[in-house]
Amino acid sequence: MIPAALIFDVDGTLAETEELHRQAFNETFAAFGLPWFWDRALYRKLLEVAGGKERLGHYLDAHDPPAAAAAAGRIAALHAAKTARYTALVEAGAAPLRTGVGRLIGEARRQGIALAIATTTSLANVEALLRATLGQDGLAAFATIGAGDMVAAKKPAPDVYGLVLERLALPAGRCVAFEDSAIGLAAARGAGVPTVVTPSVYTDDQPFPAALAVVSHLGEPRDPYCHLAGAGAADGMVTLAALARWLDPPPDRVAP
Ligand code: XBP
Ligand code: MG
Repeated sequence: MIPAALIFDVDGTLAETEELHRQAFNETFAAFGLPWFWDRALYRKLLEVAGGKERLGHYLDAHDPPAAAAAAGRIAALHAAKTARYTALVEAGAAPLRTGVGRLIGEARRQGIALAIATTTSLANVEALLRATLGQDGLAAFATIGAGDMVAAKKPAPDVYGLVLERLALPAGRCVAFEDSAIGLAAARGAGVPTVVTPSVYTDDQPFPAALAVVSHLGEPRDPYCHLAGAGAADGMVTLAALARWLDPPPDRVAP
């Protein structure tokens, strides 16, 4: 069965954006005269909390409790400033699409397969990234974007996938999700969506037992992916035809 829709996570999946998020957070802290700095090791741990505002609140509670109470009322302002810095970086072209993403999106557009986004990042960030990488018509090719605060509970809760499925008016089993993280996989699987995982620089040490397939990236004809787990050991690219095979393996390949 060719999937009826492809639902993409954004950060780490469409592009390796988390270093830009980290840079934007750190520049914002400095601009506000705050003594906080998130290095890569700390940010790897902080990424377990989805959403920039939630991540900041978690950091303050865990690392700087006296500042947490004082900063509580400023989190929205800090986050707005961080979003402005992040979108400026993305608009300047700092976040190219990961290998194979543009190819698969192009194939889906030509075949009339619905495209959607399910992310915890802010809508402004998603729109900036899609516009910078795929152009205005690329952004318009997405049937629906579930983002940021549109749902009460962010990933690993399945809510954003529930919202996107409702808007697509499709059952979960007819769609395929693309994620890069364990919390993203939990969100997609919690909503029942078969999920291909392409681990990113910040998630390459995480386990993905519930994935349909785990591959290093989506693959290009001259740059096939490395197969890591699940379906797709004999393929080198994630294509609509490959996804159809992975979703409906021949009976002799179905586990008893
Ligand atoms: C990843 C995230 C995001 C960004 C920050 O989102 O956790 O929170 O790091 O974005 P996803 P905001 O992988 O679901 O795309 O600061 O805009 O919240
Ligand atoms: Mg992600």
